[in-house]
Amino acid sequence: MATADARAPVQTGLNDDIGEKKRLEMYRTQVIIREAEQRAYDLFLQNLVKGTSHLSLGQEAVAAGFAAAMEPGDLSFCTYRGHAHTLARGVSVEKVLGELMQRDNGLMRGKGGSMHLTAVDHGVMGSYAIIGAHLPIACGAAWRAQYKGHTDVSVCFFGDGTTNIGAFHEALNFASVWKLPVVFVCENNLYMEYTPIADVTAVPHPAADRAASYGLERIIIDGNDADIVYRTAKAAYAKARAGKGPSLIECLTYRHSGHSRADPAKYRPEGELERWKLRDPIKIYRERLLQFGVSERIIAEIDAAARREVDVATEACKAAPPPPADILTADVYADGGWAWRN
Ligand SMILES: Cc1ncc(C[n+]2csc(CCOP(=O)(O)OP(=O)(O)O)c2C)c(N)n1
Ligand SMILES: [Mg+2]
Repeated sequence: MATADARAPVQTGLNDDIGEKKRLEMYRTQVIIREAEQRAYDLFLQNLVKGTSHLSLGQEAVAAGFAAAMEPGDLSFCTYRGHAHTLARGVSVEKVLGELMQRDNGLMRGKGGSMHLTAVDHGVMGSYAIIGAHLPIACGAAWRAQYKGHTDVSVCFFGDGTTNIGAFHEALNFASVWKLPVVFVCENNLYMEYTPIADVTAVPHPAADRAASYGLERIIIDGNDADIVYRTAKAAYAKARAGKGPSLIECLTYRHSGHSRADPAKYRPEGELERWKLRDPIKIYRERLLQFGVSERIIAEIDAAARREVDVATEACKAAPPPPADILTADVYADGGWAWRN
């Protein structure tokens, strides 16, 4: 079975092209995601999170790096594993947890739940539970930008399993032929729901090994190193904005928890999780900050602030009421309501 190499050498990137401000931002984003996702799991155990939820514990560097390289008008398209990307675009922890808890203070006022996070004002153009559905939609958004002469880039996140569905191939072909400003990001965490991607895929690298079919460069990166993710994202966005078309980026990473809330992930070989935890993205990034001379005190302050933010958000969500019944008919029809139909 081909697996991503958890022991791939860390590229330290000791040059200064990223800078301290951006690095602190990326560290903070990763820690906020980690704390918020762990809290979401705790709240689920307390029966306070309704419906299913899919966590990105272990995959924080992908969300942080791609978001940190974006401009404010750029668009993110997420899967059901979308809390991390939503938080990375600056949506508050309270709005995300409130949505998971079906409260009126949630991002969709409690009506969407974990798998439908959307925040157009933050460039989060939806979370899609149907595998592959959002790749052609991201192409559509990118086509709009190209047609109108806008410079925004559409960034579409999906998993390794998504590369085996027709919509992936249709979207890649279309984006390439039309030179659309879209960046396809495959988060290769080695597993589909419970199936190792390598067991059901003809090539070892499910995204990158297909890139040539669409005239694209084969790009595989360490998705647990936010600096590498950030630099790769920057280059892909610049290419898209210059009218040079799409990119397909395969990020090697690993989810620490099961596929969704109730999955204990017993199907994983012994020791695999522990090996990947040695390359935990937050651990890597703490070391990176220290290498760049950021003090332990500043790192501890960021950690404490993130924990406080998640604690305060949790209390606000617990105190928030459920949405009123009339929310059921709001935002359902584009023409503003259903009253005229009666
Ligand atoms: C069209 C379709 N088929 C099947 C499913 C059920 N399903 C939900 S998640 C998933 C696995 C996806 O794996 P991957 O793309 O690797 O994403 P990951 O969950 O690892 O982030 C499947 C098959 C679905 N949601 N949509
Ligand atoms: Mg996967």
